[in-house]
Amino acid sequence: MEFNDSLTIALSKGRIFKQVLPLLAHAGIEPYEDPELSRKLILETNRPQVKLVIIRASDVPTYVQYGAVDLGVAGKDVLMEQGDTGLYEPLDLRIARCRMMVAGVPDADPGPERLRIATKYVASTERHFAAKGQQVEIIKLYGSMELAPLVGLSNLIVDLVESGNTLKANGLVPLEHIADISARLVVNKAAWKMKHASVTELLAILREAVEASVAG
Ligand code: PRT
Ligand code: MG
Repeated sequence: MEFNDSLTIALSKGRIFKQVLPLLAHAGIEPYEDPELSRKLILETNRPQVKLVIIRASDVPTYVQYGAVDLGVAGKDVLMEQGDTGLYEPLDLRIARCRMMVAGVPDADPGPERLRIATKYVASTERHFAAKGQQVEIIKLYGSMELAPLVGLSNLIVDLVESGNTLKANGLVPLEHIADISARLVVNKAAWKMKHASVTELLAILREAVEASVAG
């Protein structure tokens, strides 16, 4: 299969890159370099028209929104935080799956009237507790949320949970489910129009790859 247009796809290193590779391979796209080994941020592939751009996970929607890249792969957690950026989100890739949860110390006191919640997911946390009519104080962190309740920074945390091992290792338990998370393909609106045939062709093959991997 040949694409008529050049296509740039933004991906983050780590689990998203690893898990998206087999889906891209299904579409006949193979990068020449491994971003874990190379310091290059723009990777050529065996398809001369297709380049992979390596970006920090939380920056992917921004690059796609501004049209600096045509497409991207971003976790639903990241997309939920960004709010409406006018991106198309046509495909759930069903990779990098986990759950966004409220967690805390087991059998903790009910805590103060106004609970303190530590998280990097401020917007999602706000929405979750507002929907329950609960007033909370949110403390923004950039990582290692599990530490916060252990040292009295917060009563609870909101974080992603996959196996549950990280919570367990820190003596925390999941308390409330906020959302099921997986990585989504996002598309810039202008690219969707201007490169329509190529984008929809790639989308169709990726959809087929997702369905095949879910069935297999
Ligand atoms: O690390 P950096 O700050 O650059 O960015 P990032 O952490 O957002 O990137 P990365 O690559 O770690 O995660 C990319 C995307 O993977 C996230 O945006 C999620 O959509 C998705 N994902 C899926 C996860 C997990 N599973 C996950 N388990 N992201 C993070 N985790 C972390 C979680 O935060 C917690 O610390 O893993 C820990 C929990 O795992 P378990 O298995 O111990 O429960
Ligand atoms: Mg990380």
